[in-house]
Amino acid sequence: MNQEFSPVLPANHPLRTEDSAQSTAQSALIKGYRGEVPDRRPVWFMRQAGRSLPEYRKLREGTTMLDSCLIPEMASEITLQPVRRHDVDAAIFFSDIVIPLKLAGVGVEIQPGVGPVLDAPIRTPQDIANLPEITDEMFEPITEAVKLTVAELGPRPLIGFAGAPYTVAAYMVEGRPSRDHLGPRTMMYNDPESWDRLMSWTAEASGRFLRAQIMAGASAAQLFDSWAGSLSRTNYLDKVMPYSQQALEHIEDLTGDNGVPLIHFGTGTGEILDLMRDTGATVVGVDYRLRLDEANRRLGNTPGPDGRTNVVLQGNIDPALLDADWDVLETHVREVIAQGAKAPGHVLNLGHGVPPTTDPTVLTRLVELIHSIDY
Ligand code: 1CP
Repeated sequence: MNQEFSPVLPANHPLRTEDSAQSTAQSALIKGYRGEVPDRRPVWFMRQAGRSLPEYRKLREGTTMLDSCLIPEMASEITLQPVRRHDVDAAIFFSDIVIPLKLAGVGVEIQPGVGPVLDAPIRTPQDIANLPEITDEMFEPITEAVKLTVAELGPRPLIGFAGAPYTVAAYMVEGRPSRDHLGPRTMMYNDPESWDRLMSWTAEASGRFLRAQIMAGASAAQLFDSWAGSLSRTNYLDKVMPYSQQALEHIEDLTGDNGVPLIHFGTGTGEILDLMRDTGATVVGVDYRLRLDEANRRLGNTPGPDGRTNVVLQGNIDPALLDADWDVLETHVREVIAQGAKAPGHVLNLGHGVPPTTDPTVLTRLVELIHSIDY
């Protein structure tokens, strides 16, 4: 058994197993996330599973987005599709940040072309009091889908994920996607008690969702706080960060130095990268708005409470350039790699998700290019 990793992980977990056909401990991704030098430069893409792939669109015909997440065979197949096609160094579990809500019994659907829409927004103290209980049992379809996927992936790691409490709460309060997130930002000051109860609920939902995926075999976990960039540093520190920490307490015994790597990502979060690290992340995801060398400088200049400075970075190819001429994209990717070289470790990714209109052959070629560039 691999002694390096947390004994709380099951003995047959891909990070701990001695079965080399199933072990992810020496994979390029895990080595990259641990700041070691892998055999090849690790790369995966946020939103690699899904809309940009014709095989995904075909499989999804006649099944709603959230139903497809809850049919274990289907979720597993969609998770595997981009790995087969692009030879990326990780699979990201096909699910959605609102799945814990759906499993708990909150009325929510993904409307095509819109995103998550709730039957009724959660705004009043009574709405919050009526939120259903979260149990570990409700994650059964997730556990099953992860197990199926990990068995197929072998030594290639699966990344589990959850939405951070703020990003999930933003959908709950607005009831649908919004640009400015006025509703949740009003509530956090106007009705701090309701905010506390709502954020504690979402923290528990996200925390247990992450734990279910890791225990079932995910070798890394990413917390998506996609909309944290709409907050000031003070807002984040006082009204959001404590709840992200609360969510991560559910997996505290599975993460850290001998646990699964924990990536924390948001967009427009250049001013709070150090705080995102200080929630306990070992990897910070950087969006396309900030150069990686600058992100590394900011993190290095602001030691956290445990004395940690820089962490491994993930990112940050501009998704807009996937549609540019190849030479333009290649030059950009080489710059991203050069900028990332200053960090204690760097895993390539986009600065946000794959746009639905992306030509998948560009992604395959991009993976080949990244793998061909030596350290
Ligand atoms: O029918 C479809 O194909 C709908 C598109 C789609 C997909 C493929 C949605 C609706 N969700 C997903 C899957 C998904 N969502 C994954 C797994 C697949 C992968 O990454 O390859 C993940 C990690 C997410 C996470 C997610 N969902 C985030 C965080 C990441 C990010 O992009 O910022 C967020 C904010 C959501 C909400 C969501 N779900 C779907 C949409 C269109 C949106 C965003 C809507 C908005 O603008 O607010």
